[in-house]
Amino acid sequence: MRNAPTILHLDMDAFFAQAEQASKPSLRGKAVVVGGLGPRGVVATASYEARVFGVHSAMPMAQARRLAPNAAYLTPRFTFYRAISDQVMALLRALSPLVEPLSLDEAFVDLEAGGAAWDSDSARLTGVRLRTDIRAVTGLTGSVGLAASKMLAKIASEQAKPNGLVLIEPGTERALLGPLSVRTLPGVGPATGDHLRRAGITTIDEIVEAGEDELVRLLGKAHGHGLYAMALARDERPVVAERETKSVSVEDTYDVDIHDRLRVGLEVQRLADRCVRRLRGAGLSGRTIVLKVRRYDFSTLTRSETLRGPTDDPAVVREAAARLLDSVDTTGGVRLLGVGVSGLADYTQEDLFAQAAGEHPLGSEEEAAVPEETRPAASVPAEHSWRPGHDVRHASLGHGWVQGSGLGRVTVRFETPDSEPGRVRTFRVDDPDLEPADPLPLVPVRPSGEGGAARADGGAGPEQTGVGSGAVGG
Ligand code: TTP
Ligand code: MG
Ligand code: MG
Repeated sequence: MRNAPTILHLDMDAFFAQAEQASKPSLRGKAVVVGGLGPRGVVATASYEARVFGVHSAMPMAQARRLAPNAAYLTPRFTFYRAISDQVMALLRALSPLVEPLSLDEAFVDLEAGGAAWDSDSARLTGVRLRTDIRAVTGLTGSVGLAASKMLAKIASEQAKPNGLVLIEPGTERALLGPLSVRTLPGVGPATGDHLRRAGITTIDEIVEAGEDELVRLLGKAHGHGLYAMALARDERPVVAERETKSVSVEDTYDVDIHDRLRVGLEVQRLADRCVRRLRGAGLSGRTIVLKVRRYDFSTLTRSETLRGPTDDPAVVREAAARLLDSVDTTGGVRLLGVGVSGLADYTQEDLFAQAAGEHPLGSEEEAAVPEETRPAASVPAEHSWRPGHDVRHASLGHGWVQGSGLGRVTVRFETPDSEPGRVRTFRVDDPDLEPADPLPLVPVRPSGEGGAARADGGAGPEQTGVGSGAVGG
């Protein structure tokens, strides 16, 4: 492990909610909940003001409404968030070639590789500057963690939240980790956490006390060794420029086709276990279980099932794989079998898009496709396009956003990112003066030479500060 805190982890604060607050002055300082608003919708995120009431990500929306009845409830605008994410990632790439994005709002950066930092002082300075630049370019806050390893940088940014920076001085790692929950360690999902708790291990100190042999006994060789090393703050994982693991899978080709259905079932169970070992070894969990079957005639098919939440539990993966196998005809023999888990770790696009499209978050489907973009609002019939939180333009009253709709009416609040909180007006849903609009930039586009937003090295020039430039016809 390096001996300077030159791995940076950035994570934007309450990302979707903060973006909404920045774009809608009337919501600043207020409880805001973003997510699926349908009957089976779940919370994508909540502003820190809403978290006070206990609202958090992945909570059923109905429960959020009970906890925070007066919060603003908005549907997500992914294209808008992605544009902001692109601005943030561009700032990170100006620091180093080694940027590893984990989700829209989060990434690791190897500052040493980019020559941006080499010791504690230079690392802290770079982190402070980055936060200022992100604020200037996007108008939003993010939290920064700095440490000598990925694991600790991520723990540091978590501790820095919201709107802060924490640097873990090399040498202090063990003392810092000790009292934390085992769940803090990468690779400890809900299942492993429960398993350890039943063995009386809840803190990282208790992992160290239990010793490596005990860990291996409890969790198996690979996982036990790996976790013990993490507990001692030994984490050598490098920052990799592209996130190479979108899924983890294992497969076997058989010399002789397998005909026996029972044997096929056993092989699938074995592959499921192996896949989970790989998954845990990489410190990941995932939501979509994939089964691949190549038959005697080389016809290959895949079946997938998406769970309600990410798992790293072998029993869950085994059961899902067995269910998927039930739907495959293997008479004639099987040449190859594979089991994979995808939709890893960070609540990736799939479930977000599913929420946006109003699809069921739960269900089994073959080859679930991930749409690249949500459909532009203009392509859906007018009465469906007035989604809470989305932008509109009125012929004479100007730019606003949908506060709510129903019974043939739509309520619009007229305000823009740089205006005072605006007033509300109600229209008929088919009012010809009203049309869907693109989001406005959160930071006004400045003439070049003015202000501190643009970096000297061209990380993000003023022309890149606009968002939502894609045209939506009216
Ligand atoms: P996070 O970074 O996990 O959360 P956050 O940015 O909202 O809040 P924090 O300050 O704690 O970092 O996730 C980033 C975005 O990803 C979040 O704004 C919304 C989306 N998301 C979901 O849609 N579902 C989820 O379950 C989670 C955790 C996040
Ligand atoms: Mg975040
Ligand atoms: Mg995040």
